[in-house]
Amino acid sequence: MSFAISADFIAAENAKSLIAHTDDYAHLGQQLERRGISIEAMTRRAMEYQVAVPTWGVGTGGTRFARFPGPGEPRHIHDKLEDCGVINQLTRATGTVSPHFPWDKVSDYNALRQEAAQYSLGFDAVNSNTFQDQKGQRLSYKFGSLSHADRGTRQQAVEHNLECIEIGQKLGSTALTVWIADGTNFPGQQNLSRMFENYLEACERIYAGLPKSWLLFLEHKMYEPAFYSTVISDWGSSLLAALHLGPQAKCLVDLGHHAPNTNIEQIVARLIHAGRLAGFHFNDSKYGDDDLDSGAIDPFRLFLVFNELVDAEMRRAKDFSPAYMIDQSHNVTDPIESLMSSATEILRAYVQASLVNRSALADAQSASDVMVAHRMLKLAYTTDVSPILAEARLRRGGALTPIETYRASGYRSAKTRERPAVAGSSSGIV
Ligand code: PSV
Ligand code: MN
Repeated sequence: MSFAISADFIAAENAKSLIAHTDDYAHLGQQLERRGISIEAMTRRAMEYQVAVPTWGVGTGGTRFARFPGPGEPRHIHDKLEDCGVINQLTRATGTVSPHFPWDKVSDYNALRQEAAQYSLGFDAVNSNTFQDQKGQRLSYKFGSLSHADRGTRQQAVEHNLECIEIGQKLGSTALTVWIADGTNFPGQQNLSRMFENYLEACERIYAGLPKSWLLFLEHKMYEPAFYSTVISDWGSSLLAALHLGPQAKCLVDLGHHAPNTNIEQIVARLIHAGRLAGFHFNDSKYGDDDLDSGAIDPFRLFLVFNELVDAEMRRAKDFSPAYMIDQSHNVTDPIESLMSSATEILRAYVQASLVNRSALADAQSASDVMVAHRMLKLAYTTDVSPILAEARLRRGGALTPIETYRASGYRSAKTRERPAVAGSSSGIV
């Protein structure tokens, strides 16, 4: 029998901080009431918000220098689902997982879907991988995949994406996320225009294989592993490709995939305007694609992104239905703790952005009252909404204090006993 955290254990842990929580929640309720905000409405919003966890995020990540495996880390998709189940059990905010293929390949996907359902998990967007060569693969992706100069290699990459769609259909997914590492390291290595055209032509064939209810998420990234040029380097290239392909193609924003100081919230606003915002890979960064925990470095930026999202939601922007996913690499923390903390920070930004009085803000903006408008955002951002997040978790059967409850449960040490270390795990950026 493998170890699991019981509902009774969570309830017993919750009982320890219930009085303090009830006080804090009541106090925040009074504060918000003075501002004309119903804490009940905010709590209900928090209870409904969900963000998907990446299956690759529960394993210990690494850099191109080294990977330091953590104790009891998942060995395969089955262990990963178990860990994702714990994250959702304690936070109640992560009811879906985003799988990556071929990393999460199994022989029976119907069984995998049932297995996930046992942890109350469903599947979000499936991710293809043509940035690595797999064992026994006929043609190499060393010089690219969907944009490769060789037609056969492009076709192989197309076929892998079509297979991902097939798998995703069995899992109940409704979107395919495509990120390619294609690009160049040397001026002259390739023809920049032709690479983009090759990519478009290959994506047309993937697009043609999309079921009617599916979306194709195109993920841009400025650099890495290619350092001179990347085919889908920015939201401009991504949007051009999405517009070329058709209405089922949209642009996915990974927060780490921009130059430092880029105004990401403005990119989000533009993609909303175009009706082509696919959704997010949340993470945080200081310098590049650092894949640090969401909200760890620049929580204000996360808030400003959500400010655009809540604004779009409130004005019922057309074709606005973003998918929320996390994409992080946990090198020095327990991935389960990092993912629970990240889900909380994302939810925090969402609730804080929901506190903004939109009509008062519009009035201040119409009157060009800069200071009042700015202070409205700051007031929302500086409101400690922790009691709302805790109450939402509590009402849904989660933990008042997810990380403390997780630590007290002894889950990680139980898994360390149950999951013997896998030999020969390679380094790599995930
Ligand atoms: C690339 O850096 C990326 O953000 C893509 O989403 C990949 O699928 C993921 O990281 C995992 O390597
Ligand atoms: Mn990503």
